[in-house]
Amino acid sequence: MKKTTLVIGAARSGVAASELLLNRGESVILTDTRAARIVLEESPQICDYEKNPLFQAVFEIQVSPEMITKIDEIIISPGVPLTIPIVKAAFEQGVPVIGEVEIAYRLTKTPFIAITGTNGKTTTTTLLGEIFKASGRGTYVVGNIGDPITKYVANAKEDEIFITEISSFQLETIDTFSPKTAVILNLTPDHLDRHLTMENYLKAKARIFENQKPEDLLILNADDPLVCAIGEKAISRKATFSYKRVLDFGAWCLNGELFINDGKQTVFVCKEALLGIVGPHNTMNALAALTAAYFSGVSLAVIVSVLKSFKGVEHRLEMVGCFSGVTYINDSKGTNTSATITALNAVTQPVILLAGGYDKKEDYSDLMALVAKRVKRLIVLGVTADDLTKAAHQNGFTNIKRVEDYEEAVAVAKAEAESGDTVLLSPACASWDMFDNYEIRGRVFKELVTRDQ
Ligand code: UMA
Repeated sequence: MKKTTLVIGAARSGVAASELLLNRGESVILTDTRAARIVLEESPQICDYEKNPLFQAVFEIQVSPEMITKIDEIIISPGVPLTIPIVKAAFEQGVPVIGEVEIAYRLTKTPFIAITGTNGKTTTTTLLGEIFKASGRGTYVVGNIGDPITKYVANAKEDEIFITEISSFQLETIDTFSPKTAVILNLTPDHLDRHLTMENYLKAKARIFENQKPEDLLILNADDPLVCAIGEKAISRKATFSYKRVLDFGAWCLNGELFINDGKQTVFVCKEALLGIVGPHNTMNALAALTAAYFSGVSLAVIVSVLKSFKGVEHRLEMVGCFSGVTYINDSKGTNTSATITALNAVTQPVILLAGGYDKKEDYSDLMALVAKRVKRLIVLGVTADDLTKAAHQNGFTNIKRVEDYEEAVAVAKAEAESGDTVLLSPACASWDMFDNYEIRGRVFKELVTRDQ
C-alpha cells in the first residue's frame, strides 16, 4: 500500500509538496492552523486536490497527536515549530519527520548546489542562478528564496541543476539531503527564538554538508572563524573564498582585483569595481558564486559577464528612488542585526533608519552602538520597538520616534528627511508580527515611498 503523509503547513512548501505526492498517487493529509477560507484564497489549487479521494484537509486546528496512528511520515513546513504535539508524538513513536527539501531530494536525480549562511543567501543564490542560466544549463533557482523545490521535481532533468537557498529551519528537517556543492557564506546569531542557542543554530547550519561524499565540494568563507570551525567536520573537498588573503584552492579579492586558484594555477577574474553589486559584503557573495560556478565547470567568460551585469535582488539594499534629494532604500530582507549592520555600513549619507518587527530574541547592543554613530533619526515600530529603544538609550542614542504602522513610519521619514539624507528600511527583525513575509513588507514600503512622488 502506498504511504500516507501528513503535510503540516499549507503555504508555499506544504502545497507544493502535497501536489508532488498526490501526482505520484500517494495519500496526503494537508493541515494548517489557519482558516480554510484564508488558505484556499491563497492557494485555490487545493480545491482541485479535494476532488481526489487520496486527499484530505484539516484546517483551523492543530491536528491531534492521535493522528499519528494513521500516517507513515510527516512533511513539516519550515515555519512550523518542531515542538507542536503531533510532531512530538512522531518523534516519540519513530514516525519520520522531514521537510520539503528532503522529499524533493529523494524524488529527483537533478543535482543540487545549496547555499546557506546568515546573510547574503538570496543575493548569492540569485547570482549563481543567473550564471548557470547564462551558461545554457537548465537551472531552477529555488528553496528559501521563495520557490519550493518540490514544485519542479516532477519535470527537472538529470542534466539540469537546482540552485538552492537553504535556511537553518529547512536544514533541521533533512535526512539524506546531500548537495554536490554546498556553500556557507557567514554565521552570526539569528533565529535564536527557534534554535534557542547559537550552538543549536550552528548545528543546524552544519547539516548542509553532513551527507556529502569525499568527491563533493564544500565552499567556506575563509574570513569567518565560525564558518571555518564548523567546516572542519566535513569529509568533502573544501574550497574557500576571502576578502583578506590569497588562497590555494578558491577565490579572493585583494587590492580591488578578484582571482581564483583551482589548485594548479591562479587566474585573474575581474576588477572589483566592475562588479554589478557593490560593497565588501557583496564582493564576498560574488566570490562565493564565482567559486561554486567555476568549480562546477562554468567558463570564466560566462561568469565574468554575469558578475558585471547582475545588479542585485529586490528587498536587499534595493534602491527605491531619489525624491527631492532624499534616497530611499528597501532592505526589508535585513531580518537580523548583522544584516542591518551591513546595510548601515554600505550607506554613506546621513541615515533615517526604519527598524523593528517580530522578536527573534536577538541582542541589539552592537547594532545600536553603530546606530549611535551612523544614524540621524531612528523610527521604530512592531513588537521589538521597545527593545530597540531601550538598547539605543543604553548606547546614548535618543533621537527616536515610535510609530504604529508603515503608513506612519514613511510619513514621518518623508516629513523629516532633508536633501542628501537616505531613508533606509532595514528592520533587523523578521516581518511576521505585521506581515506574512519580508517581501510584502518591502513592497508596502516601496508603495508608500513612491505614492504621490
Ligand atoms: N502553521 C501551522 N501550524 C503551526 C504553525 C504554522 O499549520 O503550528 C502554518 C501557517 O499557518 C502557515 C504555514 O504553516 O500557513 C507556515 O509555513 P511556512 O512559514 O513554512 O511558509 P512557506 O510559505 O512554506 O515558506 C517557507 C519558508 N518560510 C519560513 O521559513 C518561515 C520561506 O522562507 C520559503 O521561501 C518557502 O518555504 C519556500 O521554500 C521565508 C523565510 O522567511 C522567506 N525564511 C526565513 C529566513 O529567510 O529568515 C528562514
